[in-house]
Amino acid sequence: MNAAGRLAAFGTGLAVAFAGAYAAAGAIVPESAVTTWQQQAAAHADMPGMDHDSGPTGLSLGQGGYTLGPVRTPPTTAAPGELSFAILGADGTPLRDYDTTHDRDLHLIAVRSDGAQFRHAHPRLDRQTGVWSLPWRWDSAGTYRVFADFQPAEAPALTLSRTVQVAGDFNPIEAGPVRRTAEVDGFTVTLRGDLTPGATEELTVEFARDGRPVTDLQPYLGAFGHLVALRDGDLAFLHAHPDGAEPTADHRGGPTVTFATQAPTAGRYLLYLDFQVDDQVRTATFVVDTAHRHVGEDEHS
Ligand SMILES: [Cu+2]
Repeated sequence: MNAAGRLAAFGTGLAVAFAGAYAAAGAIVPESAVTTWQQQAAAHADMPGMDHDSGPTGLSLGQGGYTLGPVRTPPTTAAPGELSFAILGADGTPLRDYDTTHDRDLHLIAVRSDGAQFRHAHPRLDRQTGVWSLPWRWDSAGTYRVFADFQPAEAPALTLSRTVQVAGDFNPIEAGPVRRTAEVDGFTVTLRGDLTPGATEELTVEFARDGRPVTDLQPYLGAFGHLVALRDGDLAFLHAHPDGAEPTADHRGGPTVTFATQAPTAGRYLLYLDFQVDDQVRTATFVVDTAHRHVGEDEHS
């Protein structure tokens, strides 16, 4: 899929915001892409249950005529097994045709209700049955939300989710306090920028290793990093959009990467940034509270 197609594929509400943002920023994006976004947005606005503008996504198992079917997993942490599910179309049959977004036909995100135990994985589709599956083992008991982020062929992108119960003792972890620096495997990842309710904001992450700027970030899922933002409290899913053209395989990035995203409401957000160096994917996590809207004065919370 070409760049414009990929951008359009991010779909639904954010497309509107991004179309505006890019137009204001001086149009790095072809006019045709903006028109497509606007047409998609207009189409969504008429569909009941479809979110538009900055509304939260990912809180429902059904949207736009598609349903995330039951998610089968190992029932406890005791033994490994398989995680599997199907996306069902309006007629109840499993969906088999997908458009690629962020390099994959479907992104699976699993996170415990307290925001811990985040996982981002890519199951495999059995094209005969329409069933997605991958080997799975739970490390910890609790209530999980499992998200499927995908785009049906010829239809808008969707994020559907279900809760999954994993039996056993559950010791919730407090998400707070605000955390803008993550240490992972010798990497120091620092988050700059604010989330402001209802506004598209740029967030920049800066990578250092042993005190030196990292300049050998490898492309991962069509960018130099993949950011998932979830609203603390209900785990609403925010789409984050990487700035810049899609890197080719031999490109290297860093030390900074910028994303645009939009917080639907004031509050706390949990950010999970996957990045790849030396062929290994790592996840940096952040906790961010929204800033006040700057209206006339430059005061932040
Ligand atoms: Cu993914």
